[in-house]
Amino acid sequence: MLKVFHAPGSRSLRVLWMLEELGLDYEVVTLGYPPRLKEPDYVKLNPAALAPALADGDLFLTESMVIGAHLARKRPEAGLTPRPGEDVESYETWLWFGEATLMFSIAAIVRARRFKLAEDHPFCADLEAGLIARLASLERRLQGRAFVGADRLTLADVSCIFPLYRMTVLGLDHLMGPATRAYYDGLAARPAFQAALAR
Ligand SMILES: N[C@@H](CCC(=O)N[C@@H](CS)C(=O)NCC(=O)O)C(=O)O
Repeated sequence: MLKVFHAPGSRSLRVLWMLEELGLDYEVVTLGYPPRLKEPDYVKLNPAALAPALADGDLFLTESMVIGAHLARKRPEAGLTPRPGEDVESYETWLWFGEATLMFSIAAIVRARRFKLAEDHPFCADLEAGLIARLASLERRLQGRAFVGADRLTLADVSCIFPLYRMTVLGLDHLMGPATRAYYDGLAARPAFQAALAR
């Protein structure tokens, strides 16, 4: 049985979403947050102490999008990764954009808030300006599109939707452009996403 190490509100939401989309059986181990302070046994398994991780038999995987690629290989017919002849570069651009580029801004904003920096602190203003610029790129890509990486749901969407979800939790969703808002609302309404959120 697949075992997901999950911290509610964290990137493990991506893993649960993919498992639900693919209809795979799994069990959830819920971690206290942050795992590095709350979960000494987990730190032995994963010294980086980050969520998520996935145990699949003898395999122990970290990195949410690597876990996604591993799960997608179990059900290639679901088309979560590019099919032969499809535009792999666009798919990979948006896959990386979600985790590296958008999540950088979100994670930095979360830390600024944790340390209670005033919203008008130059660091916070710079972070928000950086987030707005990144969102402009996504907004342009999403013109006339329901999915960011292909003509159907792929891991690129799973990657990009998580930072948009975090924006809604942080009260930053007013920064989304109209195409990004429609994109987020459309994908967040999927039953598999809602089932993942409920775990
Ligand atoms: N690139 C990694 C990032 C993992 C990560 O930073 N997870 C956060 C939660 S979303 C975490 O566990 N943070 C705990 C900490 O910073 O101590 C992935 O995609 O899995």
